[in-house]
Amino acid sequence: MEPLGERQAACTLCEAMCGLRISVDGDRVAEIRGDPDDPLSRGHICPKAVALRDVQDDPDRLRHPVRRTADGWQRVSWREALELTAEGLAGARLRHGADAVATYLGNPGVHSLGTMTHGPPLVRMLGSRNRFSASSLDQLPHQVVSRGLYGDQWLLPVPDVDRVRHLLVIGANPAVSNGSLMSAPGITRRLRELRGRGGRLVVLDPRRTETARLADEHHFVRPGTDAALLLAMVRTILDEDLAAPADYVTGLDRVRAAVDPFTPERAAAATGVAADTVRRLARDFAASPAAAAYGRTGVSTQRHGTACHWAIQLLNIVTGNLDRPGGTLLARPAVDPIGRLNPGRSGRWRSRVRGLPEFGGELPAAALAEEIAAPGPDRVRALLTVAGNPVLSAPGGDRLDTALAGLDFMAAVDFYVNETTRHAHVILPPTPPLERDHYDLALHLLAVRNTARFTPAPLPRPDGARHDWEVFRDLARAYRRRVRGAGSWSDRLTLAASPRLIVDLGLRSGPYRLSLRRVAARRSGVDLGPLTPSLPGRLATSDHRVHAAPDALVAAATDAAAALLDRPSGPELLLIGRRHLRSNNSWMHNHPTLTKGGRRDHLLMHPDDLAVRGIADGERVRLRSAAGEVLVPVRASAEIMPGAVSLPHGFGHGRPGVRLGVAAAVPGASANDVTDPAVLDPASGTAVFNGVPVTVERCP
Ligand SMILES: Nc1nc2c(c(=O)[nH]1)N[C@H]1C(S)=C(S)[C@@H](COP(=O)(O)OP(=O)(O)OC[C@H]3O[C@@H](n4cnc5c(=O)[nH]c(N)nc54)[C@H](O)[C@@H]3O)O[C@H]1N2
Ligand SMILES: Nc1nc2c(c(=O)[nH]1)N[C@H]1C(S)=C(S)[C@@H](COP(=O)(O)OP(=O)(O)OC[C@H]3O[C@@H](n4cnc5c(=O)[nH]c(N)nc54)[C@H](O)[C@@H]3O)O[C@H]1N2
Ligand code: SF4
Ligand SMILES: [Mo]
Repeated sequence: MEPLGERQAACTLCEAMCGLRISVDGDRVAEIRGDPDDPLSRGHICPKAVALRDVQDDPDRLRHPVRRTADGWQRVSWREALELTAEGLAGARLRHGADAVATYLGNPGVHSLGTMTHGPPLVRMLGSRNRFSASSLDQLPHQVVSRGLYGDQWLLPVPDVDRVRHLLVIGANPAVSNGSLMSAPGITRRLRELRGRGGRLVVLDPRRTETARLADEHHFVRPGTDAALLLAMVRTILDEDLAAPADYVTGLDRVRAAVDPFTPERAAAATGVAADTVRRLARDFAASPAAAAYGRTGVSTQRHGTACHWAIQLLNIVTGNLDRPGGTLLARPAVDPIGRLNPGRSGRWRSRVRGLPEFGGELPAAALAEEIAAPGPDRVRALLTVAGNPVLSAPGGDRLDTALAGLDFMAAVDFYVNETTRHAHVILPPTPPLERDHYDLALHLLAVRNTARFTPAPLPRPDGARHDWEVFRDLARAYRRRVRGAGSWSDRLTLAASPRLIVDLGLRSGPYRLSLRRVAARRSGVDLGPLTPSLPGRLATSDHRVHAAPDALVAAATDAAAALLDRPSGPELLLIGRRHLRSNNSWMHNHPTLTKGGRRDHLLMHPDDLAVRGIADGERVRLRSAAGEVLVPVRASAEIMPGAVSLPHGFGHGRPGVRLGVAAAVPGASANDVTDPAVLDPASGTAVFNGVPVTVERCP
């Protein structure tokens, strides 16, 4: 046993990527603290970081591969597990064609170096058009909008929170989520600093959230109607000659025409925000010397997600705040992937059942269940999931649950038996976060400051444990023995390399000409300074200009106008989601550090909405939509606007065969048994989790 030591690490549980210091006692974690010397996180951590130890020590976490048998899960060797998986995937391809094998890449994969480097080449090697990921349950509208405006889906401007003077937050709750598409550890402190320097925080959200409580101004917006409000703000700014866009912006005449239907009065009728308020919000935003509009999942995973994010970018563009310090800027990561990734090509193929177009090489995750279940010679027969739980995370999860049982073969790269992986024939569990090296290949692209940090694995891996990249590499080898010639030579080269080598090459060819050795020598990370202006140089459009009004985005606004304007709102309630500081998507609900402090899976409902239905606070209610229903406990709260109800996702753990220890005690209900896979944001194919029409009734 080694003596008690101090190790550096990075938290991989959300996008803030906080730096950690871990006291290690032999091969166990004694303590986890924030790293005060980390140039981005400056010592910040949240309660989830401490739960990394729970993940490490959890007896329910799989430590060796298992195969499903009639008598339950049986331990198998890595060799056997990899051969079985390769056989299952290759067999389906050889019998039914490459599209018979689907993949789903879940959210935590983004936070693992080895899955980032080795997952995509393995997936491409399978040669299937049926690729799915959490992107279409999350941020796809941002990518579609960036592709249209800036030429590349990964050119995602980040709010410059440390210098902004006026921050408009729409459908995001960074005080809880810790920021998303905006890696800003300690965001609560950063927001307080904003107000401390005389700046202004304005929040638009159907719930008076933890972030709204920090704000100067909060307005309730009827769920799913934000596009009307935001496009009316753009209209006001253009109408009142408050616009001051950069000279590399083209297409503003078409913007003007597209926003014309969105008068503040019509927006008010749709959203519940008064017309005078809409005008004032627009004027205040335009008047600030440094303003940023920022929206996240509340305005991504809704019916008009693409129109919302177009409007948000337009607010920044027309006021000249795009690419301005204190506005929104592009980060400049030390490993810069832009130009090497798919820039956001689309429509090259369509899904079999609904004919939905691909974007960036992927199909909407909301279509996975039907691609498996709908009969036909071309249906999906085999599935590989990596770091995900779409049975709880995708709309219509209950249908996916049923569909998975009908697969010929399924494998999962995951260290838990969850609601999805319980259907796998083989589960391949990689090393957990604290046993692997880390460099963040994705999130430095989205950070509010340019930094770079490499942390070697803080804990040794036990004998026989494998890293995810080794699993992908070895799976590719076993697969290629069966499907000769699969995979491009560059993907095979990548699969044969180590993540350290890939990061080193990326750093050396990156904008700062660093190397792994130089970055690793600064244990807390290298500070590369604040975000700096870089446009129009970095635009990926053919003419190096911002295309303010691409056809697809104009069409999304036209669609929003038809759906939202001059329509009386119906009698239904509108369902929205909710995140909690001590809950993480569909997992970690079995961890003692996080689950203390009572249930969080209740439906929030306004007291007036409860009263008219004769429902008492705390009762169990039936929550029903066109797609399905669940029974949930309800809690009265004036925090939520009348007409909206809020339920967190990721619960619904009480299914047979799931091994999640104490989570069985609070299984909760899955919000995605109520959300509807048939309804998408058509411009992006993103699932609709917010603004879902529902009824709530007493449960007899
Ligand atoms: N109704 C509703 N649904 C939603 C949302 C919502 O707001 N409302 N949010 C959506 C969003 S934004 C997202 S991102 C998705 C997330 O949904 P998913 O993509 O399904 O991601 P998770 O639920 O985080 O996946 C959890 C699984 O990942 C595994 N895992 C964790 N770390 C690792 C690792 O390092 N390696 C491997 N191989 N596995 C690992 C865990 O063991 C667990 O089984 O949910 C979406 N679903
Ligand atoms: N603790 C914790 N942190 C997390 C996660 C977690 O599960 N737990 N998940 C991580 C993931 S995968 C992601 S993608 C990010 C998400 O990061 P955020 O988007 O900041 O997270 P949410 O808390 O879901 O915030 C969405 C907000 O939108 C509001 N909203 C819902 N519908 C509407 C609408 O129609 N209009 C408007 N204006 N607002 C609406 C909701 O009330 C909520 O406050 O968080 C990440 N961080
Ligand atoms: S905010 Fe919390 S969960 Fe996110 S990276 Fe930091 S410590 Fe981890
Ligand atoms: Mo997400």
